[in-house]
Amino acid sequence: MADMPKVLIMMGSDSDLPVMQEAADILVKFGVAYEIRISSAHRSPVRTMALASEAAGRGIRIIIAGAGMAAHLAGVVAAKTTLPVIGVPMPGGALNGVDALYSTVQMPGGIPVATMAIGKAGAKNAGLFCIQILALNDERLAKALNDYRSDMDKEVEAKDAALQG
Ligand code: RP5
Repeated sequence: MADMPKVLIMMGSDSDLPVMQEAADILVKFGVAYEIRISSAHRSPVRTMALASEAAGRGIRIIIAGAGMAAHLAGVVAAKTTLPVIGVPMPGGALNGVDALYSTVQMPGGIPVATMAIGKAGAKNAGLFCIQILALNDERLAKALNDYRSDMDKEVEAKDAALQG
């Protein structure tokens, strides 16, 4: 039987997939099972609230929610679950993601959303933040995270060595 998903990735539209794929790629790299769903806080509010409120009972541990424009997805999801919710603001639109950043990050006290950077870097970091949370109780993931950091360090060193000639 396939592993039960530990992370639920939600996005407001299929147009968000090229960005949110970065989060999924990290989860694949670290061998963490996930599920990815399209659901909009505005266009499909009932479906969104059901996905959020049923997640914990299905064994989900963390939810990543990516949305653009007046991005209320992460906040609405956070209102319907006590699982940690990580928000990713999408770039694009007239304000190029600043609208989504403010909509996602400016939660009222009581309902937190851990908001990442706008766009692909934010989605990638959302994936890594999930791994960091799960690694608190998982030695394999803790070691894999240390290896990941050490690889990054070596990569910077190699680039600097190449620059020096
Ligand atoms: C948001 O509106 C979505 O998350 C997406 O980023 C944005 C535009 O959606 P589409 O019009 O491309 O479906 O709800």
